[in-house]
Amino acid sequence: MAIDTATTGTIGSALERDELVQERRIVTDLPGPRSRALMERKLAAVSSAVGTTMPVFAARAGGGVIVDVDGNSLIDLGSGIAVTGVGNSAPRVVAAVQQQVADFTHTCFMITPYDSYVGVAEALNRLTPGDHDKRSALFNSGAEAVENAVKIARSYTKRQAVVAFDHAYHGRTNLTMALTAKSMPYKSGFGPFASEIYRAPMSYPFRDGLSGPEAAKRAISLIEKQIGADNLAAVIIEPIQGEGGFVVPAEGFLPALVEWARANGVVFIADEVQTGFARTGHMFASEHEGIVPDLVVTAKGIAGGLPLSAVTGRAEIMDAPHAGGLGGTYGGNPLACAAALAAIETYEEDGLVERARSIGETIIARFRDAAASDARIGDVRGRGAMIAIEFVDPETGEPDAALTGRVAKAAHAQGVVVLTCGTYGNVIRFLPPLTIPAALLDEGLDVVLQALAAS
Ligand code: PLZ
Repeated sequence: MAIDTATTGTIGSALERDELVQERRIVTDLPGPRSRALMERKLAAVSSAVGTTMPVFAARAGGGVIVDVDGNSLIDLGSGIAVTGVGNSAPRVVAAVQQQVADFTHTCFMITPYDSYVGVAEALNRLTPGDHDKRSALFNSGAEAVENAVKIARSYTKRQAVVAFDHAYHGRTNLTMALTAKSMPYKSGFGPFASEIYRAPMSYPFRDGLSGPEAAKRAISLIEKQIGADNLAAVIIEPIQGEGGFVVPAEGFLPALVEWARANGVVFIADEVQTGFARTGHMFASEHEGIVPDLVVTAKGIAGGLPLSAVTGRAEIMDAPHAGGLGGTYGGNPLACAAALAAIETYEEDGLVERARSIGETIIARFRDAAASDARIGDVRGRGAMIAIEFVDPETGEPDAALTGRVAKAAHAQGVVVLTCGTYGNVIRFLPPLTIPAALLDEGLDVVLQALAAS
């Protein structure tokens, strides 16, 4: 097979490779000449609607670094949006996928099943909150799993309405666009949206100042008045919001919602697509407040970078749809399942839940310290290796998206991959791989703090 090494750098078999040096190393301008050439090809070949955070093309990645096609080594504080919690090309994942790709690549689980799919379902049933009888079904993307969770909840309750929250993000497909709160860039011009979706106010302690129970009361009262519990199939919520700005609801908000849902026969769906798999310092973020969702949606961190997602939940709810009602050609693809089993083993065997906690402590300490002398840092929040900094105008408290953009851009120019988020675009979020060496994390944070000081 011909490989274009002129633009991709040296490519050899994964087996021949040395371990990636865990360092930040800038050897060209960023982006370098090979990335610039590839960016030109991208512009000519790829829809301009598919964005680029950093115009730097990846050649290899692992541990806490992404090496680009020009030989620059970047510190990864984004994990490809919270996916590579076990690191890129994690050794167990590579070995499992190599074995599986040689054995068979696809049969379709609905045609002739294979054991790794069952193994992933068993692992999810064991790991998700609650010790009740559970079942799982596997899909490809987070959005697809969210859609299926809604289908399952509607089938079980024989009701139609679904409540999502302010600042929510659940995907880009038609139903999940309707569930997602933010118009630009996710929804604008893409309607009409799915019907029977309603929005309730979120608990956003930094901005609403409400206690958890107060915020829950506000949301429940709106739901009861505007929809009526009898019409409501499901409430769906991210236990810590992701794209919406790493909003951690005030303590007591989630338990009050779960209690209300249970009392009213409403299926409580936790979208743990971004928060799942050790990311927040628990295997699932629902555990921080001890809530037990009826359905848990997972994706991203589940399979070390291979596309896989799942819905896991109470057996009687999961079994409600008719036989053949759930599925898809690729759902639970064997390569993705092999990767998931290896990734889950890695989270558990390598102590990555604990590692997420210590990453969080480091990031929070650095930014709380900086906030003491920089009033533009309005809030430092999050859990585990899912931490956000919300930037504001010190005088007015208004969101400062321009500052946020400048800080991210300056960090990118210094070889640190950071992502922004938030309804108001004023949040920098940290989602490092849980395998990032401590010294590299510190260096990445130094760069971001210097970028802030200079912005
Ligand atoms: N639910 C909570 O965070 C994906 C989207 C990035 P898919 N978040 C990153 C972008 O701009 O598209 C996400 C999420 C939560 C659902 C999803 C959707 O997961 O795998 O992207 O479909």
